[in-house]
Amino acid sequence: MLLYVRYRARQMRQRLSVHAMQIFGAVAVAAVLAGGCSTGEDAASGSSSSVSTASSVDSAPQQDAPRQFTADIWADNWFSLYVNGKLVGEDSVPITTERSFNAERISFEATYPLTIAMVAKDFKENDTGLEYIGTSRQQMGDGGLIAQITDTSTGKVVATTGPEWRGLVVQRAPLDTACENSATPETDCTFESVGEPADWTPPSFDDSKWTPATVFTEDEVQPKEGYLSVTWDPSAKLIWTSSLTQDNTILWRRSITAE
Ligand SMILES: [Ca+2]
Ligand SMILES: [Ca+2]
Repeated sequence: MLLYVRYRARQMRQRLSVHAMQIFGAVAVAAVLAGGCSTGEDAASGSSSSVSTASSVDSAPQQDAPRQFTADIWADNWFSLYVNGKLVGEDSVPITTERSFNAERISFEATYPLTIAMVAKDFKENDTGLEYIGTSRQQMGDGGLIAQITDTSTGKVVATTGPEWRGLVVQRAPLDTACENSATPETDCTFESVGEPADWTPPSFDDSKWTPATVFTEDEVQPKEGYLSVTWDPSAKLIWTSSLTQDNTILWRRSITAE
């Protein structure tokens, strides 16, 4: 009997021991599995830290990261838009279209600082600078430009046309405004033109000798049609160079740093 009791006791200890080992084994496996995950994280520590970097980028945007922008532009009569030396859009209505007073919204990606460069053209039939030549409406015609650029990630308007813009007139006509009523304007009207400077759209171009923009009122420019469909930021001004009527083709530049 005593022997049997000792035998049972030994059996119980062995079972308990086996059971304990099974529990320990399960815990150990769980620990290895858990360790596997954490080892995986350690092995992928590069991606783990880049995730954390990505989230810090979201909260504090890097100025040198590409951003999305929209540009609202109204031009009498035509424009093209370059950002940091790259053509990103142009007026979709050809300048030869009579009464071309549409507004455009152009989306583009760019990196701060932004160098905005634009060609703006008032319609002219030829180098006389006149339009409707030979009709009762023969006239010099006038120009005008307004633009605003919005950083779509913040919703902020980051650039608007104003007196800080610098322009270069590349076609001016007529030089003598009296020829506006001439019956032979091709003989009587004279013009000045200069070629576009080489590489004038990239940030590196020196525009310090270009002319600061002149700001005009709505009464002076009489903007119409597409102009009325855009909600313009109060800082966006109608600009041109000194003569709305004689300055027909103008190159514009403006540099913008990040907000
Ligand atoms: Ca015009
Ligand atoms: Ca003109």
